[in-house]
Amino acid sequence: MIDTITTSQEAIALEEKFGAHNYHPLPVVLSKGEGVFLWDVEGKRYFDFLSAYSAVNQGHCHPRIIQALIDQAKELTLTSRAFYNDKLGVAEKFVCELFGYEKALFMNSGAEANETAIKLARKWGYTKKGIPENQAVIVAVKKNFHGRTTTIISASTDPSSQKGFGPFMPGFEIVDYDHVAALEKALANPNVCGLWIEPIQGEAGVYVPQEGYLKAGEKLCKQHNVLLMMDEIQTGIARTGKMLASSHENVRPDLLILGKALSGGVLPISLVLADDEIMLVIKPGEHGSTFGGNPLAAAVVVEAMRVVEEEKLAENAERLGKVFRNRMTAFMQKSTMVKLVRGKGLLNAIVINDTPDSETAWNICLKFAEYGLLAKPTHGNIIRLAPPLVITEEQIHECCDIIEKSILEIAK
Ligand code: IF1
Repeated sequence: MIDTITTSQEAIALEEKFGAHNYHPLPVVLSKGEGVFLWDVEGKRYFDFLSAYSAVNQGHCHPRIIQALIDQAKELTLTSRAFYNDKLGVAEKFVCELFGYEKALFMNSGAEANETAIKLARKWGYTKKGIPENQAVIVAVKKNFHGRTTTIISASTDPSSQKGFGPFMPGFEIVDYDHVAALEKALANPNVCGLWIEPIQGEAGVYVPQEGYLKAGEKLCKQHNVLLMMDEIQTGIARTGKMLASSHENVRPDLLILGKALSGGVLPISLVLADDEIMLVIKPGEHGSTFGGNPLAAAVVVEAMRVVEEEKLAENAERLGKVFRNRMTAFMQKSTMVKLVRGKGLLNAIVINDTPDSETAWNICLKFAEYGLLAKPTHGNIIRLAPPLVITEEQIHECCDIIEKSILEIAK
């Protein structure tokens, strides 16, 4: 057994001393989770309003997903893709049917799935669209977040992602998000193979584009023979009130990129879905991963997706998201501290009425924690509020009470 830690102080000190300092966490040390709840090492209970950035949509330690993990862990965990295993094909068929695609490619992290989509789009560009070798361009948008690899950050516009990590990968063109005219112009370049986009920008602060933007993007992609590469790593798997956020506008991406809640937070599992004419441009030996598509992940992903369907988590997110935004909109009349509430389903954010570099949002989150709710600011004055989708209406109201009480206290 790993050594047991009994105080928050001890755990924080260890991470400070022995861990890289690539994060600035809230000073809370968690040791247990169940459904919408987390407990710290001192035994204090919190509502989780981050859900590991939407990886635990099904709630912490969902008993069915944990059971699937344990059952499979006793049989077989990893073989590599040098051999077949008896679970991968079952999972591939399951996700293809669930999301409506012909082929699936499993990886581990979200960043890896995006890297996979980039490789697919480029190779498709050379072999199908006829783009001259090494000339392919992928159009991305400002304030995107797709992960942390050196290629992915090459398309970032966030200095904290990029600064000091160059040189960068060429082949990206960055345009304004939520701006159809910018897409029209960029996609007309015959060397463009893909449009790489989040249906709602998570890291940017839950920025929901105007209705019709994604549909216009899809149409322009068709018109210019460009692949629509949709990063639904954060928005997918029921978070926004539908299985996919793209479905709100009836958009069907050519490359669908998923991660996070595919496993309910149990394992890093990511996935790219596409039809044959795209997926089969990659030949044996050209792409892969030691752990991608392992039998443990295959068993977990199927059970995690069944939980989403059978517990009707998309419907719950749709319904309770409205309850949540109604409460927050009403609260805005009472407190000028909340400038804006936005989001879809249970992916929401409140914008705090202060300068982006102020400590206000951070202090509000500390106050939330004091009253038993965990959330984290993004980009200074925006607080993302995204509970597990198994939350009940009664709990949403209880959490809105905590949020309102905390903000009123900080405003004083
Ligand atoms: C961290 C943010 C959220 C993502 C989208 C790909 C990835 C992510 C749309 C990469 C990951 C995570 C990473 C996490 C923080 C978190 C995050 F604030 F950084 F942007 F959720 F909003 N596409 N997002 O949101 O997936 O490789 O991490 O599995 O600590 O960096 P990954």
